[in-house]
Amino acid sequence: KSKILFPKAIFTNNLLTGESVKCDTRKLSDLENIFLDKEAFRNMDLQQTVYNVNSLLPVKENTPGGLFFGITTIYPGKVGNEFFMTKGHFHSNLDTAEFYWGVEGEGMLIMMDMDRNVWAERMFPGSLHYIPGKVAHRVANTGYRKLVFSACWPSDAGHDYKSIAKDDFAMRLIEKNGVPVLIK
Ligand code: M6P
Ligand code: ZN
Repeated sequence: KSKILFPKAIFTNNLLTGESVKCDTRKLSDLENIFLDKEAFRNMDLQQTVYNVNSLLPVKENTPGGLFFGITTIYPGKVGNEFFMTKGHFHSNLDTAEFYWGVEGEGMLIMMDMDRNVWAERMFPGSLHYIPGKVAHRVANTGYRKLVFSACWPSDAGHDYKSIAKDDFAMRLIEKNGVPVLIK
């Protein structure tokens, strides 16, 4: 009755391969309202990839009790003085938490609670971040090379991008005098 099986997916060289693996690419043109400096945005190549997400979805979206796994690669770059970053989201199922961990490169995990308090944690290879429920999360690449981070979240978490599209994060991460700072 026992059998030896091949794993569902393989995570090597920062890429995930296997069944139920999907890959989403976010180009600059998909992120029009994310960045502050509209003028700088207009003058950039909108076809360039800002980040891609490689994820393993072993169960259907919204399945209670399941887990999803993802690897996100954010390319280095800035729009004006704002670092390339993910859209960021709350979970639709607000109470659900998530783990992020740094794999390659350097960045910052920006979090915001429901009272709009904002804080950030440095990301680097080996950094481990627990994102509690009811906390919005976004990652910026503050380095000169690719930032790769991995994530694990409940399959019934869902992504709420609308709240961020409507009210934004209360603070943004920009480069000032060569260092990343959070500004209002
Ligand atoms: C991580 C996870 C994913 C998320 C991705 C990109 O891999 O949190 O659920 O989709 O980062 O972030 P966003 O969806 O905010 O663009
Ligand atoms: Zn999430």
